[in-house]
Amino acid sequence: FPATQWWQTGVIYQVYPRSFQDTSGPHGQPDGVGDLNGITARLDYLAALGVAALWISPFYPSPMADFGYDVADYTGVDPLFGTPEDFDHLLAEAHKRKLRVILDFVPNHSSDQHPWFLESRSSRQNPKRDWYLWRDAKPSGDDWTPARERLPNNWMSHFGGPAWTWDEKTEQFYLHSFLAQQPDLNWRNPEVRAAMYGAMRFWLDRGVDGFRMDVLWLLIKDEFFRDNPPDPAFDDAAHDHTRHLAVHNADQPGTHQIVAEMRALLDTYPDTLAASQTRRLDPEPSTLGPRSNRVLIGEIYLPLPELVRYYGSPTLNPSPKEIDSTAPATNLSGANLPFNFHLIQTRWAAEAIANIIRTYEELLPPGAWPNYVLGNHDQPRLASRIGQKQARVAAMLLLTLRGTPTLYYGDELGIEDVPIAPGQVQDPAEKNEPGKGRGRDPERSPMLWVDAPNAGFTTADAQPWLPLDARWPEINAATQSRNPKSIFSLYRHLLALRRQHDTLHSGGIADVQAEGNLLRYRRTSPPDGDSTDFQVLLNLGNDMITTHCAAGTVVLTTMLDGVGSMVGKEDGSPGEITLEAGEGLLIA
Ligand code: ISL
Repeated sequence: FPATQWWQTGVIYQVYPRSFQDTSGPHGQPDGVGDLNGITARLDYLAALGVAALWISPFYPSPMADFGYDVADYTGVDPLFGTPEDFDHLLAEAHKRKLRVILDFVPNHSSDQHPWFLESRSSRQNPKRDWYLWRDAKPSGDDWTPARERLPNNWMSHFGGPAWTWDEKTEQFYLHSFLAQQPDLNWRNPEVRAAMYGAMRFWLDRGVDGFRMDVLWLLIKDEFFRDNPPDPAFDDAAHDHTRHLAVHNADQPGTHQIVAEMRALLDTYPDTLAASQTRRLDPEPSTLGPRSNRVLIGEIYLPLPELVRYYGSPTLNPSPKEIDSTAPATNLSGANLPFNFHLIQTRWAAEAIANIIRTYEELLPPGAWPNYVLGNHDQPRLASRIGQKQARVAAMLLLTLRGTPTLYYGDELGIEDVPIAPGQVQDPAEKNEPGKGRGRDPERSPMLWVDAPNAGFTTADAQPWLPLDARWPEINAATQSRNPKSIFSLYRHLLALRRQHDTLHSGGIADVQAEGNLLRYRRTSPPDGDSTDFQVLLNLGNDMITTHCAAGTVVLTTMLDGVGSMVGKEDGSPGEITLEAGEGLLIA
């Protein structure tokens, strides 16, 4: 199944709008918080970097209890970030540069200030009561335990404490998988589905290129609200997503039907850039029609066997009968890219990573397109997790694997976690249970643009909402772009090579192996490709490694030296090769 869509051949870049570029606040002056016009002002940077799409974390009207992941209006723009016209302008300017724009959609929960929830909580008889998940207190076994203490079940919020909050007025609990200010919507209710699909249509009509769906695996809950089984290894701080627990408030079978409905909706929309796509990357309209040009991405933290089920199946029949019956049977019904976070969650070790790649490749259903993520606004920064040297190795890994890579803003500069003093915490999840989990502020520090006060993120006299990485005078984008050996230069080379070579953006992957600390694999030319094959060798350890590799030319190294040198024997047979600690090689 050849890769023909932009979300297969291109690279996605996540923008956290609060932290990208501040131009002005609701009162006209820069306010230390990034905004939509700021993103527009930096589109040339993204185009030059060479990504295909930007995914923007939520900018909808919101009380900001969870910095926008608590949506009060699914079809608006929060004044903090700009206006609907600013968004239209951003979209038009992005499309002019052939950059796709992916919105972050938050279907699982709204803000408790959303008019729907205000109505829902107003009385038990309200027509929107059933739009959220209301439950009675458990029957009392005694005469004295007050109803507000008799939780409906043992489900926990991902942000600490019970997932239930008591409503005094109507004397029932409502469910919230995250903060109490983020009540979960009832996706079993057809009116909720219709309203959500309406909001999706609103943005699709406006011309967005797809959605990243927040916590897509959580949408449906057990209809009997059964207690979760006790987890003997439960460690609140560990956030271990690798084990699969048969819980009743996640990954329920009915979720796949909803994903299929979302996908069917997206597939009714034509490509936003149809006329301007290049021939090479453009499918024949007759073979794919308008299908799958708008992308459906799912944020899904599940082990690989459960994760790949979110690609859907060729048979699952979505209820809006909108699927084009002439479409190829290989088209799966689910998400185009169920985010694969396993490279974040694994130990940084060759054997573990080789295992993930092989297992994932084996599990992918026919027609499914792989993807990998190394960082986001919820995870410690890549460079802090594995160090600066290995961050380069990680860049080469991410950008030479088969499948769509997603970059987190600032990782291309090697930005590290920025420590936050206890009194300065912004993250509500951290405030909710101080010191227990880990706050997410450190990985949300502002983007570093230039060697000037506040690194160009905001004006000199404004106060950035979070502190900057203190190394900003050296690691800002402008300074690094003048240094041919910077990590930023490495990213640009990798992105350029990935665009240039069919093998890298749409070829196969083979011989994924770990040899001690060495991770190696081959990329193979696609049938109609330019027939260049690549070897990738990555030293994930702190010692020099000597091994063998096939003859070829070094196309890129993580330290950006030795490019153009020959490896292997002169007669074309394999030869010995040495990799420095933390060195990665791309060989053609
Ligand atoms: O499960 C978790 C911890 O136990 C988290 O990793 C959780 O799955 C993740 O935080 C979900 O993230 C998304 O939804 C949240 C929002 O705060 C995050 O920023 C967003 O990425 C609620 O909308």
